[in-house]
Amino acid sequence: MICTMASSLLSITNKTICLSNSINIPNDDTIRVISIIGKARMGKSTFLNAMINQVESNTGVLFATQSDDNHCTRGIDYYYSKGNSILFLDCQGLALEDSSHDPLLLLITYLISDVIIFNERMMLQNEALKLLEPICTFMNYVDIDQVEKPKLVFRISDADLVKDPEQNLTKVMACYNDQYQSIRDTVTHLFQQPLGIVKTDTLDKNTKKSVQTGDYESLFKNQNLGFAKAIKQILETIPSGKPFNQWKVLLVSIVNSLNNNQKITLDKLDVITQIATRDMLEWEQNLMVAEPEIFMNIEVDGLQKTYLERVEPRIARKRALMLEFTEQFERLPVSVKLPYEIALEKRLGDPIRKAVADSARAAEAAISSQFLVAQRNRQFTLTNKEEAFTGRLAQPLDEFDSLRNLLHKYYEPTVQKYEEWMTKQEETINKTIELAKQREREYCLLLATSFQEAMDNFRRDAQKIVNMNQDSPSGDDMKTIVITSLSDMIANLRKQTIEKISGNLKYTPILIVGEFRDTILTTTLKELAESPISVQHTLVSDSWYGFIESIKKYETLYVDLIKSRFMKIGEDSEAYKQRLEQEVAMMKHESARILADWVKLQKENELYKKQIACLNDMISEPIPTAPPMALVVEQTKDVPLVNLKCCGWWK
Ligand SMILES: Nc1nc2c(ncn2[C@@H]2O[C@H](COP(=O)(O)OP(=O)(O)OP(=O)(O)O)[C@@H](O)[C@H]2O)c(=O)[nH]1
Ligand SMILES: [Mg+2]
Repeated sequence: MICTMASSLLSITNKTICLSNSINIPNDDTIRVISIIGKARMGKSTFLNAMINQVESNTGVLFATQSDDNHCTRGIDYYYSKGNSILFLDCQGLALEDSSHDPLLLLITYLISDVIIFNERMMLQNEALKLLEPICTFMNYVDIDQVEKPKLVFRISDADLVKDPEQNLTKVMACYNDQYQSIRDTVTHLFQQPLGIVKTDTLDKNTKKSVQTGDYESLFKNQNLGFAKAIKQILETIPSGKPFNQWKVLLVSIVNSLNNNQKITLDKLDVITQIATRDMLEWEQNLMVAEPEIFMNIEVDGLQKTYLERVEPRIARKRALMLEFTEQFERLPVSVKLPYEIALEKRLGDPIRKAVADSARAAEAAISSQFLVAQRNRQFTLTNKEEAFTGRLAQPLDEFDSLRNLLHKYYEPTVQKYEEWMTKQEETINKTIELAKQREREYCLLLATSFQEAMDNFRRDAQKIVNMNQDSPSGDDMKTIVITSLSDMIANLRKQTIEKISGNLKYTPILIVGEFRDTILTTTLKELAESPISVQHTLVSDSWYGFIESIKKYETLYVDLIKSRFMKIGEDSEAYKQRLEQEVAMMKHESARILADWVKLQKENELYKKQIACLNDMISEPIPTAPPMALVVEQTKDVPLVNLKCCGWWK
């Protein structure tokens, strides 16, 4: 009995493939293709019918089945299950009578299927693999790396002996380096991994009879036969599929290539690519007509406002169009779509990228002169002179402010770049000021300590001299001691102090008050600039003059002390008193002269230089001259980096 509801997809006569004229499937349907191959007369058609019966229910015989030993299925038949979007392909049995068409059949099936069921009976053996051998020759026909590899599932019928089909498959596919190994390797290479395997059990007489009359329900009634499970397993492996028209283009091109005995390359197969490309080009042409401006250059002037008005909307539109493109051509294989997508992105994106670069360039050009001023003026030198602060140090800040005022309306990323540059510069300047302040504090402390030590020594020595001369009988001796000792002592104390201070005098102190970035510093520095020089160097002058004053005070105290001693020991003749007073007056005069000279020098000369010179005079030992402390902020080619270099002693 023959009953047919499926149709012929193709037949093969004298090695010529004849494709059916009408394949009745809607072009837009996305189809998934399941084929069955295997030895002839082994129940392939029956199994497909059972599958269809399962997914559509009660369909009866669709693919012709036959119970004698003649080929029943010839070429490839198809049945389209519309509700499930599955195209079932039933292939002529292999290895029966004239097998010369077997390779052609296998090749076509391989190229057009998503899932291939390899039908085998009893158990999977190496021998079965041999049937797949013709596909080894595919390697010579197709560029296999570009083919979407189908899934291969072995279906073992009457597999009562096979307890664990997976194990059966693993054992057959393991590497033995025997005569089947190249087939195993080829199968592994040609099909998606992992391979699948399902089994069904032997049919009893009644079931077989029911099946032969088209009652496939009987296969599912007895769960133990495993049909429902096997079919379910196979259906789970189906991928998403492709539109029927694409699939048909592929089929036609394969058949043509094979009939013309041409090598099948994907270029020739790639009618899909051509059609898809045509569709994509058409899409873009429509876009060009509807929105020609989207491909055109954008005029910009470096202003952020212009950028926002003209470039940002273009970016948003481009994003929307790329999304539209992705959705529109979602079904196309990535390999076909991607080159076009990249080209489209370039056509839409290039004007945007150009506008971005132009904006940056125009913004740079507009602010470059102000930037150069700011860049040049950030160079400054810190010395003890007031203009270091009020002039040069204040200048970069002014320039930065001007630059900032100018910047705000320009293209933001460029603005950002300069903002970062200025912030870095300011950080450096702030650090420098902090360092100067710290050094100032350290220096103050050193001065105070040195001064204190000098004063202590003075007190101690003075006390010593007083004690030493307590019992001196002679006015002359006393005079010599007083005069000599006192002037020596003053000279010594000065020498000691100078040595100590000059040793620590690593830089000229700068008095800095307040913070750098707010106005306090600027105001203070301005005030400093307008103040007399002694005020500007409060610390040094205070300390030094304080020191001198203290010495003078101690001289007076000392003289008084000597006088009271004389009183105590009763040496109070008028002549002696007169002489003593003369000597004391001389001594005072001498001290005053030295101090006056020193003070005069202080006033006449620049504080630092003259201090050093004066101190130097007094002790005849050379004191190194401090070079100006310098902060050099180096210019590099296109900035924004800062190199800080401190020279002199200040490191
Ligand atoms: N033992 C056994 N026989 C089956 C099974 N399924 C079908 N048959 C029988 O096998 C015979 C051939 O069935 P078909 O479905 O026509 O086999 P086929 O592989 O499509 O045959 P060709 O198209 O000629 O290659 C029929 O008598 C079926 O009843 C099965 O699972 N086990
Ligand atoms: Mg058949």
